[in-house]
Amino acid sequence: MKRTWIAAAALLALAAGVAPAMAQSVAVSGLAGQAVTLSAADLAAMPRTSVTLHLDGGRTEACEGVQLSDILAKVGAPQGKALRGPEMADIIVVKASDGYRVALALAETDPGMRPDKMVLADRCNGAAMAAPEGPLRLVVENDVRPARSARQVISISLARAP
Ligand SMILES: Nc1nc2c(c(=O)[nH]1)N[C@H]1C(S)=C(S)[C@@H](COP(=O)(O)O)O[C@H]1N2
Ligand SMILES: [Mo]
Repeated sequence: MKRTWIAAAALLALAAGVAPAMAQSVAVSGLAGQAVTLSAADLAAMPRTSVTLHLDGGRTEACEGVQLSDILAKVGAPQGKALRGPEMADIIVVKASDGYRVALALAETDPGMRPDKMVLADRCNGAAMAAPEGPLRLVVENDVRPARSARQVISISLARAP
């Protein structure tokens, strides 16, 4: 009886979108068909960094996660000195579960190119994020408006600009 009630409550919570953040993975793809899926555990085990998210109305959140450069390295994206020539036209498309998309230049994500970090955040203000913010959110350091801060990120794809 008690179990039934708990199951019903869990279903209701899911339907209402108030369930605690669930383990969400991100699909990452490279230029030559490379593909990896990073789980929450994978992201937790990668090098971690902190970044401030500037929201509307002067609100800020202290977020943490993994730099896009470390994620893109998993699908063979060129970095550092290898990021030159035709690679300067490489772009990244970050996709969210609601169809929202944010395009970035690969060069912008390289810590050797510019100091501001681009981070796939899985925690903000000390906690995992539930929908509609998370579980995964793009944070572009020092962006004044949060329009590029895609919520509920599901994939990151590398492409060559036409
Ligand atoms: N997935 C997704 N992410 C999104 C958006 C969206 O429509 N879908 N809107 C963006 C815009 S325009 C803003 S201002 C911020 C709002 O973030 P907040 O709801 O946490 O304040 O989310 C950004 N990220
Ligand atoms: Mo916005």
